[in-house]
Amino acid sequence: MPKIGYVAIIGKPNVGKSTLMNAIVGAKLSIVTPKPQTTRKNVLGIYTSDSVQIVFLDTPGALVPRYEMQRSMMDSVHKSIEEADVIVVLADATHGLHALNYLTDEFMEVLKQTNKPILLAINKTDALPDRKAVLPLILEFEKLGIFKEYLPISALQNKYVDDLVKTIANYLPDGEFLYEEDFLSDQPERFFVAEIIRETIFLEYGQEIPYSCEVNITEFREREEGKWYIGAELIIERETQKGIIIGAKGQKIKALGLRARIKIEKHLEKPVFLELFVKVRDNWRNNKTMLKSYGY
Ligand SMILES: Nc1nc2c(ncn2[C@@H]2O[C@H](COP(=O)(O)OP(=O)(O)OP(=O)(O)O)[C@@H](O)[C@H]2O)c(=O)[nH]1
Ligand SMILES: [Mg+2]
Repeated sequence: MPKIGYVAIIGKPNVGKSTLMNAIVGAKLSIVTPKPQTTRKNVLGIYTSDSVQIVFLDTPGALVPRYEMQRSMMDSVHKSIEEADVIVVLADATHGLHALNYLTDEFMEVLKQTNKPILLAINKTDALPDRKAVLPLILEFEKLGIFKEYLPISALQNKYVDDLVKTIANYLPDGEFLYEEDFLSDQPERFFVAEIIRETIFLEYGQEIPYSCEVNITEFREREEGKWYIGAELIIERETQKGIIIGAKGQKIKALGLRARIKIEKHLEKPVFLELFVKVRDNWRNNKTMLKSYGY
């Protein structure tokens, strides 16, 4: 009998959740940047082998919310836990004993209450002088009595990730596959396109713009035979951010559009015409109606 189930990947911002899901699924579904709070919505990724199908949910990094958007992000984390058969908590080995503070108090409580199996994966072991350096950390984690297993991994180098997948499979229920073997995600292309643009913004701009910016796809259609037109609004919070995002003589936004288009074309495997529009929506991150219209 094959095994099938849902797995939530949760943890603090920047510990490597999205990198891990991409490594397992073998495709770049979830965006990754060196900045924390990159992921804002759950991203679904499906892993299939001969005997097991695992539906992963990559989630936003757990934090104490300060505005509405972050509250919605944390709702997504709660939802993923509710849907999951198995929960994978990801911690960062380079944080040393601070890694023991593996989630916010809110989520630590949720995990203490649940009777679902929880596995701990300790990531970024490649950045340690020696993989054995995680052993004292694991001994401390064991004292918490929350986790079924402890797995040191490197998502970036895709090392020991298959051990994690095998371990997860042991905890999944029997059942028939839900998806075709080559099916990687059920999220629409529009979502991935918006995420690719957002990733490029995170990489191209400093601290303020990435966090104040949302990407809203307004058009996505085949305009001429084989050439796709994508219109995207870059929503910012304040008039003063317009100059920063556009740059002198439009140089910054031009570079952004070019880099994002190249990545989108690679993702969609077709030529694309990408047009970006900057829109100011005062304080959108605290506006429930606007957040809803952006899919939060
Ligand atoms: N050295 C090392 N770096 C890693 C590893 N996994 C992820 N990273 C890096 O850590 C940073 C954050 O990775 P993400 O995958 O975006 O982390 P995340 O947990 O999804 O972050 P949020 O979406 O912000 O919560 C990126 O710069 C990754 O390249 C790893 O195994 N080793
Ligand atoms: Mg992420």
